[in-house]
Amino acid sequence: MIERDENMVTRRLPLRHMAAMAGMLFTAVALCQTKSVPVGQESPERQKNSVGMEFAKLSQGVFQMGSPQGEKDRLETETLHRVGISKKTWMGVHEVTQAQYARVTGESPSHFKGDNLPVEKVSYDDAVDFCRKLSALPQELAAGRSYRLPTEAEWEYACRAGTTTPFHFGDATNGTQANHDGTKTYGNIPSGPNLGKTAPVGSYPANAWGLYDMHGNVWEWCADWYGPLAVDETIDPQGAAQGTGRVLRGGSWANHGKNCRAADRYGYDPASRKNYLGFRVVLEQKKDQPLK
Ligand SMILES: [Ca+2]
Repeated sequence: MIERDENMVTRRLPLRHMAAMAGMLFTAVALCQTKSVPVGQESPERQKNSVGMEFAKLSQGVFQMGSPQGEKDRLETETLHRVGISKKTWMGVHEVTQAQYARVTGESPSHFKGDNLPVEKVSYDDAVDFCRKLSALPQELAAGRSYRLPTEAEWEYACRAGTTTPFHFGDATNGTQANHDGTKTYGNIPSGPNLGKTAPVGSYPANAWGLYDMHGNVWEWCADWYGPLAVDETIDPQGAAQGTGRVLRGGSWANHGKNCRAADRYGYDPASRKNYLGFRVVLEQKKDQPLK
């Protein structure tokens, strides 16, 4: 159902001095991390905004983005490399629901109808527009909160929550721990359910950080242009400088288990509106104090 985007942009080689700077930054991020518990092992602080969206405050840290060579069904573009996330991130606990989307935009574009179902049939531009409108609500302005899509790196960091397996729940999936076509299993596991539609957000077990539906339900738009991942370690990568596709992550109700892997990544037409495309958002808290 989802086609891979082969229009890759030219790889940008890191400059030598950029590598030195990255090394220093990695040391700083690692030092911050050693002051707290390992990635994925703390219970994040939470907050709700004025439209009832819930966010979890993920710690900064370092993780391995991409997949190892031996991972079944891995794509060549899932280049395994070390990535630092230098700031704490308020990540959406759920995919944006239809009720939340309608309250902010006045629109109900979804194919499958239900207030607590994830919004779908939203383009990348629709998702960005939702963030802009949500950020402009008087209560959000007063609270110093603004919103944006997660970067691809933030998304994978959030999905993994400290794990290195294909799924945050392990090495196999059959539609019982995430909403995808469970007859198209991944790993050593019997065939499972295939709902053939979206499920209410939060219907399946959360990951260690309390985030739901990172695997399956609807694909999630990320902020980045799709392109090659870095080969060397990077801090807070923002994706390709330009491209033709925007990044989608996590797979959907319509997909095989392999497409729901934490490292799986696609570039997709940003104007596309399909009943398997949705998103979650990151909250920027302007009143946050700098890290010490
Ligand atoms: Ca999802």
